[in-house]
Amino acid sequence: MPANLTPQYKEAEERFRNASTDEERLACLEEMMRVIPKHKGTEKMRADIKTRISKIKQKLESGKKSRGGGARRTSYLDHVEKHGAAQIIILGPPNSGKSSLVKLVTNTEPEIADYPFTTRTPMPAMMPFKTIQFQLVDMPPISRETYDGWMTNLIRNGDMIVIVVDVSADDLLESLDETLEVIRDAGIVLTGETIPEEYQNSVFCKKTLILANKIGEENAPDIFQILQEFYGDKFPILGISVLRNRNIEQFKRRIFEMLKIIRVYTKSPGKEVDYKDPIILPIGATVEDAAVSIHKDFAEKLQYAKVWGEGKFDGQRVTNSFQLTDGDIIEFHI
Ligand SMILES: Nc1nc2c(ncn2[C@@H]2O[C@H](COP(=O)(O)OP(=O)(O)O)[C@@H](O)[C@H]2O)c(=O)[nH]1
Ligand SMILES: [Mg+2]
Repeated sequence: MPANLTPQYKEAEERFRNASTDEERLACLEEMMRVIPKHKGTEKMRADIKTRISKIKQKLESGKKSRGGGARRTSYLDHVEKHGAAQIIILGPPNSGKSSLVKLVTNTEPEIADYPFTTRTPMPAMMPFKTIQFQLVDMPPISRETYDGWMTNLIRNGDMIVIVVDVSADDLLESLDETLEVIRDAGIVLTGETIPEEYQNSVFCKKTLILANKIGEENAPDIFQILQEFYGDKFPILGISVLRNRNIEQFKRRIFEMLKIIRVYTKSPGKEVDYKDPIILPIGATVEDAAVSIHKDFAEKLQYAKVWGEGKFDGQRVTNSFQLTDGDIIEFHI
């Protein structure tokens, strides 16, 4: 079987041959591992690279003990500054359509190709939804070979996880199992819509939505059913097709629902409502919470507020403990 090596891989290999230190060699090998096409034809090569990686690591480790540790090459990757209403980390096995999805729902141009490991660094992009925006972070594929410590920090910092799988691939369960295992081994618990009591506010537990991408392909209905049987009671699963533009709006809505947030618009007395930049609050939040989110002092000075919205009298005067709902308009009086 031909290996069909990509230019990126050949480049990494060239750098490896020219490397002069073990650190450099390790970095190149890791790069080679990340970019090498992952199919039967490269199986032996991948095994070989893996062996070299562990040998060099061993060598460096034993050197480190006598000389003291070195800086980590990938540390700059482990944080993406948050923007918008929430940060959603997009994970999954190679080639499932993560980057295609991000491209479709945001206005960016991530690299997409029909060979794996096209995405190598976290790529943030904004997804508009109604009057707000979510930040999606496209990620390199999650597999045992490619997982790196910086990914753990990034996942911990995210507000929610979306796992994209290819529901037309026969090895879906295998690759999803591996993705989940790798994340679990990194100490992160993935749950469905509801975070268990013991994990409330923990960075180690993340709500997760599974997107079964590529519905409409030949094998998809059968594999979707198998996916449902194995994981349906653990995670919400939504079938989508990026290529056929199916269920994409549902996807956005599910994100909003799972985050359990509301949008509250503010207005100043006698002025128009600001519909562009709502306050984002958890479901159940009160007038006081809304005031605090603007400014701590603001809440202390607050006399009363007026609220417009569904099920309220227009401009109804309310107290600090009044519970707000999605789409409410609030006018603070201080
Ligand atoms: N049939 C089909 N192919 C898709 C769909 N979405 C993405 N692809 C293809 O799957 C391949 C991998 O896509 P990419 O977004 O790079 O996957 P990633 O590795 O998960 O980021 C590309 O050839 C895409 O064109 C889909 O809904 N249906
Ligand atoms: Mg990608």
